[in-house]
Amino acid sequence: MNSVVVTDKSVATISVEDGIGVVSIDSPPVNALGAVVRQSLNDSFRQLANDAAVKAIVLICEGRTFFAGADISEFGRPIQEPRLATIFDLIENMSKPVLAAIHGTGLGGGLELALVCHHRVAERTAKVGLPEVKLGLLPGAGGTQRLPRIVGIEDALELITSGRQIGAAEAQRLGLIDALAEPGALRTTAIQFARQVVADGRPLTRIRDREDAIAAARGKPEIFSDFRTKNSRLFRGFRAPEAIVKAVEAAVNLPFEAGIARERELLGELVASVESQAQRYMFFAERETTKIPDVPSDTPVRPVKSVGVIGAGTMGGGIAMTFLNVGIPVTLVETSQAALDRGLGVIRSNYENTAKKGRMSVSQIEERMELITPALGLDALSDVDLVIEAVFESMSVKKEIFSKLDQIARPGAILASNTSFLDLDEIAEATTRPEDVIGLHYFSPANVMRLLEVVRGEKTALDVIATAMKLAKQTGKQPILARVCNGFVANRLMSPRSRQAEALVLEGPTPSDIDRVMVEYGFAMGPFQMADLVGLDVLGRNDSIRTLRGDLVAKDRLGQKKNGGYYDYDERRKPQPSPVAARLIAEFAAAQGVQNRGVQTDEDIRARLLFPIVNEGARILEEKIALRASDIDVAAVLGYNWPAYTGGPMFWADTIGLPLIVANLRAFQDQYGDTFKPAALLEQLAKDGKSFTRK
Ligand code: T1G
Repeated sequence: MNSVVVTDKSVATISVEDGIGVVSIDSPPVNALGAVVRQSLNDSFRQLANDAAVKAIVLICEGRTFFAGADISEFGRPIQEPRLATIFDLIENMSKPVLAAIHGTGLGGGLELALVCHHRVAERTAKVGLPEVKLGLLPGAGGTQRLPRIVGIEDALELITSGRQIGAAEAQRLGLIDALAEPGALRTTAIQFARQVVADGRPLTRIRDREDAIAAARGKPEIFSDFRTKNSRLFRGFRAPEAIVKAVEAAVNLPFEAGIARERELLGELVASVESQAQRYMFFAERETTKIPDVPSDTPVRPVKSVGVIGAGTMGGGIAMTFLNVGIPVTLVETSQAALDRGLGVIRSNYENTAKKGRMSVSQIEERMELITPALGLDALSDVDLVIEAVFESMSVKKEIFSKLDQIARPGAILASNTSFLDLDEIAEATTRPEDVIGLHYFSPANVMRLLEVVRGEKTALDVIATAMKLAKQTGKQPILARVCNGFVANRLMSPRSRQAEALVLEGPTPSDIDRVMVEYGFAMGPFQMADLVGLDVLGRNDSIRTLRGDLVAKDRLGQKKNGGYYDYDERRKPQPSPVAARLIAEFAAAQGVQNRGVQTDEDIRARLLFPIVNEGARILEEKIALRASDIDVAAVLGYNWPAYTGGPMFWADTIGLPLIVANLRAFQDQYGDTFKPAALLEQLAKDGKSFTRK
């Protein structure tokens, strides 16, 4: 087997085995189709195109995965030649068959590259997909034109607008993959497949020439209008899904080359859009959070092969599930058998609901339930590697538990609290090993929400932090590091929104005015609808002072669940403006001496609720509670569904301009006092013309 390095910068290795040319690309970490990879592909295929001894070509990648798409970091910069289209034309029009050998995750431009090949073989464990929509983009290298020609319009629309990955077997059923290879046998299987194609003398067929699936959709515009209607709520505020629908419509109504041109035009518009810049920013922001200046990436981690969870309530049960889902056994501790049974029942019913949706088998439910060891005392935790306390928010109870754990847990075990705002350092002081104590603040429901705040105490050991960050990723969570303060990052960051909403509603705007502005901004729900949903009696209570919420609760208006709250609700739980709530609001405002300022503009409402959040984010940065502004954005987007297409509060603040925010905060400060005082960091950045998130 001879291998020739094509160019000195090349990441390609070429070998020829009995007439089968193999182009192997090795460009860690994910073989992204950046400029060097494109140049290497171009050179390799030109060389093999002219080699008469080569009867067929296999394209394969080294490392963890087949091409994971275009190099996202290149977007927004001048495109370097050769472009993907150049290479795709070269491969698709080769006079000899080209076969893509896919392992890992063949995504975006990587799958599109596979679709210009004549055949595709995938390792059984491989996954493929077109996730560009998650970056505010669309598959811009022919994916919107070729995929429909294989799987049909409806499946193509769903796959491209969802951006989901599908397994190799499903991809084979859809016609995307021709053959499967056993793990470790991809190269051999691909070469054998290529040899067979040559031996059979199969004609070269191109996906672009297939018309049957396209023809079936011609003259049926309802396919697209129905799809738009069905998904209008899901796509609200995002540009890319509509662009994708338009591109697939072009595949049906235009000749192939015109469809490609339309796709490229639509991609160009998306690349330049703020929404896509925000979503590409978020992609890298999520990967930045585990980079901790004083915790080197090669810090050894402690083994976590078994976990103890104290508390089988909503949080404890959800936390236990995140470990069960990755096969880590959990000792679940409660104070009574009834509480244990209740907790186990909730876990089982959660899994059964997942199974009903076809995302889990009954045997998998049993496998996971068998990983649980129920226990009625902390002594059962003597051997676990990690204990997570998830009992109610009482400092005395937590300190008592940690003091006992200090005696029971094995040396080196990590002792974590799920506290959402209590002082972790005080909890740690209840033990003789504060270096082993850390906060793992999950968001409810813990088995669903991806955000995990890893709270480092003053004495938390570096390897404990490294272990927590790695374990978060291993259990499908998105960690951000936080230091100790009231509310850590996400809850502290977002607290001004409900505070300001409750203040503003006394001045004239109604709950529905305010909720509408928040929903139009991109939140799924406004603060008043959220309060009614959660229950006004459940939310933080402060009986020492009179509050509007307290007045509503005093009238037994608990929200959706009882008598309405800020809204009345019809039998279908649809919120209606409430005259009773309006009267209570007016009475409370009068008692507080708040002046009614009548209707306010949407812009005023947005500024009043959201600019204080940006200001709180600046304070969180100043106090070094969060490592970086992008961590704050990750917390807001994943913890509070801040609309991803804005990039989060800090990215959005940079987009609209920090001087504007400072000016508004100063005006609010003049009117309402120092709660609106701009943070020094925010003022400085605004003054210097700098930003939180732009490099
Ligand atoms: N470009 C540049 N860097 C990338 C990258 C990409 N496509 N994908 C990953 N990385 C980096 C990432 O930043 C991280 O860097 C490291 O690789 C490991 O990533 C024309 C327009 C492939 C499933 O959207 O989904 O093709 O932090 O931590 O958990 O139509 O990465 O180590 O320095 O995520 O094992 C479409 C995005 C692009 C795929 C692997 N493709 N990537 O997950 O590792 S647009 C995507 C992923 C496009 C064409 C269009 C995941 C992964 P660092 P990681 P992982």
